[in-house]
Amino acid sequence: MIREQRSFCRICVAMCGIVVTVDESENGTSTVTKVRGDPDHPLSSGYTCTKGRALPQYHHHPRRIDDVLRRDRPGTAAVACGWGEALDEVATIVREAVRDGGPDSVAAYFGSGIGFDSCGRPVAERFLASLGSQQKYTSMTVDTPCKPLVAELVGGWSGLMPTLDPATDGLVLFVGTNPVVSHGHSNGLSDPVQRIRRITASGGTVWVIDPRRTETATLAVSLGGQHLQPRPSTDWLILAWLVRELLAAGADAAYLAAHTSAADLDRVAAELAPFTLEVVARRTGIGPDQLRALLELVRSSPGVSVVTGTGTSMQQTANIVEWLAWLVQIVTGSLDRDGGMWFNPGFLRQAHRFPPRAGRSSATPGPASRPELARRFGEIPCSALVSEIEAGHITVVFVVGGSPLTAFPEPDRLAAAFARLRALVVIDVVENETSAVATHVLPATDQLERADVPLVADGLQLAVASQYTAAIVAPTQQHRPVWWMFAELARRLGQSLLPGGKDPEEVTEDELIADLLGRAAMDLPSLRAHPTGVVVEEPVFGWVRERVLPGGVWRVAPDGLVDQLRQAATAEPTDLLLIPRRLPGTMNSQLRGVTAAGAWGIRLNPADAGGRGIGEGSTVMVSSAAGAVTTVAALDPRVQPGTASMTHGWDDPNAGRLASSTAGVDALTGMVHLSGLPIRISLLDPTTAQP
Ligand SMILES: Nc1nc2c(c(=O)[nH]1)N[C@H]1C(S)=C(S)[C@@H](COP(=O)(O)OP(=O)(O)OC[C@H]3O[C@@H](n4cnc5c(=O)[nH]c(N)nc54)[C@H](O)[C@@H]3O)O[C@H]1N2
Ligand SMILES: Nc1nc2c(c(=O)[nH]1)N[C@H]1C(S)=C(S)[C@@H](COP(=O)(O)OP(=O)(O)OC[C@H]3O[C@@H](n4cnc5c(=O)[nH]c(N)nc54)[C@H](O)[C@@H]3O)O[C@H]1N2
Ligand code: SF4
Ligand SMILES: [Mo]
Repeated sequence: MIREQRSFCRICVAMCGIVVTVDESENGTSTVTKVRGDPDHPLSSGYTCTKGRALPQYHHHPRRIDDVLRRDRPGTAAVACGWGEALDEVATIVREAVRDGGPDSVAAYFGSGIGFDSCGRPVAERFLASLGSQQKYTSMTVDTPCKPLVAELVGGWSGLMPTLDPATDGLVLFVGTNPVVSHGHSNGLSDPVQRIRRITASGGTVWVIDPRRTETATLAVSLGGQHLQPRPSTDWLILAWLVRELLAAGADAAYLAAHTSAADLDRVAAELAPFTLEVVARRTGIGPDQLRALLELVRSSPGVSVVTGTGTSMQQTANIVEWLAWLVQIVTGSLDRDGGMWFNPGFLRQAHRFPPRAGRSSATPGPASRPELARRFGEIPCSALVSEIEAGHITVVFVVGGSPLTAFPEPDRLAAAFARLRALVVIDVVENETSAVATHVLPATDQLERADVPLVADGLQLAVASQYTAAIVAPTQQHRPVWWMFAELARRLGQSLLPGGKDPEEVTEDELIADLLGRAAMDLPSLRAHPTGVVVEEPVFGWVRERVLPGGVWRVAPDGLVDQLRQAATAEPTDLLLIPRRLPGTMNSQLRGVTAAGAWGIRLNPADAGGRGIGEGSTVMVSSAAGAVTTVAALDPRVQPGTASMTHGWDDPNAGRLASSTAGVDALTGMVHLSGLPIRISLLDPTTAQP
């Protein structure tokens, strides 16, 4: 029997509505055969991308983890065992680790795969907290810690994430983000091409700042916008110059008088004084006329939105780019209002109704092996994980929905550290490089086998919205929910992590979801019964200024950021810089082998290739101060001379080998330097080039 069921895709933050086709055979097996876009979904209107449509193949992945596995030592073969045996053993190891080294001996890394598991992630977090461990790591600190940092320093609360207003008729500036491929960084953009078209159709203008002629840049230009191609990591200069000029003429004086301090504004103006048009044009490589045109557009637009992404969050000047992006919006009176960037309070979080206590710093001292890396937002930067293991402070690691050996710097060093652990417990859906060396591999239910509401995406959508999905198929093989695994471990350690102190078998996934909806203006039965399946509330403008900002003012000149601005001003330009790129068919390491990933390898401008004797298809060695990889070169005039663009999420080549856990790590956030990384490229095998 064939049946269809509505759901939503939980691969990326766009949260597209989908319709899943399942073939139920007479012997009781269910085969997921197709995923298509849900035309009735009010936010995604039938759109899906290659990755979402590949969910059936992901669900039936040839390397799906079906058994509970354990191995005595890394490098030895894994053997299947029962759930009871594995959980007893892991609980015993955790108890002994805490007894011998204290609660911080146990660490957890939560990757992008668990961020969408609305029951699993909170219970996993509660498990770590129940032990008293502070050793929490998440993929946020190898992605974008500049965003919560700037939110905390300027807005008083790290949870403030600027959100594009899809109805804007102003200027939208995409800086270091390529939503046509990525579907957004901290703003989920389903159907990005149509969304961007709609913005220009309703009077808005879209410009892109990116060293590469991206798909988004090409689209923007076709719609009358422009593409500025600066040297990598020089974006801050463009934004600094805009703020400097706007403070001189074109600022929203009433907004500034109400929401900033005059002394702070004077300080900003003084710090930005050196960044004249001439200086900025020379250092960025952008012509003065293009810069002037941008300034005129900013001055004349009814609202300005600066949407940033990993191209800015992974560079060494990440924090100041993000800060200056906020300043452009504050100075033009565009922040926290319609037509500019507003703040999605979240359907679950309802931050406008339950405002946080703002104005406190979340920074606490860093871990013993890296005391200079403050613990912020309740987590330790991923760059400290390897040294914490090497120092013997951590002896047990849970990797939940993550792939550290393809996502972190120095994968070889990290693998050696993992080999020293008492236990490396990997909880995942599909085998990856880390599960291959784990002592315990626990098979999780995938998104089609569980009920969910949007979790990480709650406040990252362009609307205050939510939707419920039931499981599409029952879990098969040994797949179990992540919340169940941690609740079972906790039970063995004498704790309950579930509502009302219940045992795991007394709880349903729906009860856990109902608990998450505690603050929402709607309970689970009403959400489930909603006629369209998706609840969309009105956007909320102005709540941050009214209810969150300490004293009602943006702190526009925080000391730490001013210091970093001064440091950036003296940085020397370098020769060839590596910039990251995402592939249409994969999500980091996920979906490799399932979809046609897109062209990988390293892409560089023909001018840079020619001088090095590199041709299309040449095998090249790419090296940085941290390490080297071998890969295939592609010549691409869309990549700016002086830059080379490479993807991550692969074991060969593993872009992490070019990054360092120490050199270049950001002093305020611990973020690894991944974009604008100085590299060298040399021809390895001259016979490999295609004529
Ligand atoms: N298909 C697909 N979608 C994905 C992912 C994936 O792997 N594949 N990953 C998901 C994840 S985890 C994330 S975090 C998001 C990321 O989403 P985005 O941030 O939109 O990521 P990218 O598409 O890599 O875009 C980054 C852009 O920054 C540019 N860039 C590099 N250096 C600089 C610089 O110095 N200045 C400027 N202005 N630009 C620069 C790059 O050329 C690139 O075009 O995407 C998500 N969506
Ligand atoms: N050099 C370099 N390094 C980078 C980046 C870069 O651009 N360049 N990008 C960085 C960024 S933005 C990010 S977000 C990180 C990504 O870092 P990670 O999140 O650690 O990496 P992913 O490859 O996305 O791994 C996600 C894992 O979750 C699993 N998974 C998927 N669905 C589920 C599920 O429902 N349940 C469970 N339990 N598991 C599931 C997948 O099988 C996969 O193994 O990498 C970062 N590292
Ligand atoms: S854009 Fe994201 S949410 Fe939408 S189908 Fe693709 S992967 Fe899924
Ligand atoms: Mo990410």
